[in-house]
This record gives sequence, C-alpha cells and structure tokens, in this order.
Amino acid sequence: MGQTPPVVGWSIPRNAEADTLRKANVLPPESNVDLMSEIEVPEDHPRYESLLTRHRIEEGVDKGITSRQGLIAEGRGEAFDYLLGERTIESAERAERAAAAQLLLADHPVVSVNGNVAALVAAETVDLAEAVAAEIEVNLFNRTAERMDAIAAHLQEHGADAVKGLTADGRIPNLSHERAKVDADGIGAADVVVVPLEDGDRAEALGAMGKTEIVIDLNPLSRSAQTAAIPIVDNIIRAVPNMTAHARELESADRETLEGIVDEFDAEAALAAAEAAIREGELQ
Ligand code: PTJ
Repeated sequence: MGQTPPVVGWSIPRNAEADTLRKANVLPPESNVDLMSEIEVPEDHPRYESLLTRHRIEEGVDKGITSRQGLIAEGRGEAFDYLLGERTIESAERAERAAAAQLLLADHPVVSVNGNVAALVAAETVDLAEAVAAEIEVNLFNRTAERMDAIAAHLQEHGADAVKGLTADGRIPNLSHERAKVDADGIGAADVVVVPLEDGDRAEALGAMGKTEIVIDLNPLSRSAQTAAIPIVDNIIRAVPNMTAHARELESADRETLEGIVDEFDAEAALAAAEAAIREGELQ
C-alpha cells in the first residue's frame, strides 16, 4: 500500500494534475483519483462538499456550461451555506419533503436548469426528474445558443432522455430578459416548476401565471425564495438528492397523504427559521 496522498491546502488535483503528481511520486502510482472520485480529497474531509462544489463549478466554466457570473453566484451561496453550518437544517428537510409531495401531485412538473445547476447536479437532477416524472428544461439568464446546446448535451450525457428549452416558442409575460423564453409545452404548460439558484423576478412572473413554484436557494432573502410556494434554503447539492429520496419514499402514498404534507408546510416559517439559523447560528 502506498502512502495516503497528501492533500495540500485547498488545492484539488484534477485528473490531469493527478497524472503529473503520480509521475513525480507525490501520488502513489496505484492512486485511482481519476477512477474513483472527482477530487482527491477524502469524503470525511471537513471541507469535502465545498471543495467538490467549487471543482464542479470550475469544470462547468471550462466546458462552457456555467457562466463566469456563475462563479460569483456560487461564492454568494457558499457564504450562506457556511453560516448554516453546511448542513440541511430541519426546516429545509421539511421543505424538501413538501416539495417531493408537491411534485408527485403535479400533472405537469418541470425542473428548470441553469448553468450552475447543470454543473453542480446534472445526474442528481435527472434522478429527481425520473422519480417524480418531471421534464427538464434549460432556462438561462445569460442565454446563448452555444450554452443552451452545451447544457442540453451535458444533461443527456448524465442520463436525460429529452431536454426542453431549445425551442423557446413560449414567453413568460412581463419579463423583459432572456429568462422569459420557455418551451410552450414545457415550462409554458407546467403546473409546478422547480426554480433553483436564481435571485430574480422570474419566480414572481411564474407565480402570476398560476404556477406553483419550488425554489432552491441558500439565501432566504432572495426574491425567488420569498415568492415561492415552497422555498428550500439548502445547498442544491444536498437538496436535490434529498428531494429524490423523499419522492421515492412517498411514491406509493395516496393523494390525501401527499396533500396533507403540502398543506402542513409553512413557507413563511421555513424562511424565518433559515434566516434565524444564518443570523444566530454558532460557527464551529
Ligand atoms: O446560467 P445562467 O446564465 O442562467 O446564470 C445563472 C446565475 C446563477 C449566474 C444567475 O442566475 C445569477 O446571477 O443568479 P444570482 O442572482 O446570483 O442568484 C443565485 C442564487 O443562488 C443566490 O441567491 C445564491 O445565494 C444561490 N446559490 C448559489 N449557489 C448555490 C445557491 N443556492 C443553493 N445551492 C447552491 N450551491
């Protein structure tokens, strides 16, 4: 057995870098960094999740999926997550269960994907969509044909059958920017939409169209979180797999049970609990 590979500071050896490190005998030759994990950091490392997130966002930018503004958005999210203790707080767990129930009740649920979401949770989004029979639609603030295609291809590489958003034959009324462009038979026809990682006016405009919104955002004060029927104040890399787990557990629940879970959920209380946790939480 070789020595445990050193993890120096916060640097993450990528696969190519790992090869160089192996040749220089810094990583043992049998180290399977490129086969077993995306980052050469043990999973019990206290910053594992944060380092993995940064790595995925960086790769997203390199692949033309994530915008450079996405790096800044991630930094903002990380700051909130740090204050939350990088954990799923109880009120978020309840929101994730309510979201799963709401998605299972929906006639036409759609998960909206932007450049950060695609980079962070492509496979996990495909799993969620499968668990609740939802469609996946790409919707971008900084919309270009190249990014739309790259994100759709990336989602397909991670198992998505069909990806909506490229037709863009529908519009969200009263929204002047690119996020107004939707597929008429996708978000345009949806009754429940998952809106992750965007602090903006689209959530309000979708609400005005009569759609039920599930927002994932680490900032409980963001406009999207404030207008959502179900705001989930949690890191998307924890939130999406949790929603899928709840959906699988609730898969055979009857309508009444699902409606009960949704009715019991109190959006205002969830936002207040998240804000209190951020403002008053004790840092370890
Ligand atoms: O890919 P595009 O062109 O559609 O652009 C996407 C970004 C994210 C750049 C764009 O939507 C944007 O600028 O978003 P904002 O206004 O910065 O809002 C992003 C929100 O997501 C902020 O409230 C962050 O706190 C939050 N956030 C960032 N990272 C995470 C997060 N919430 C949950 N999990 C995260 N990992």
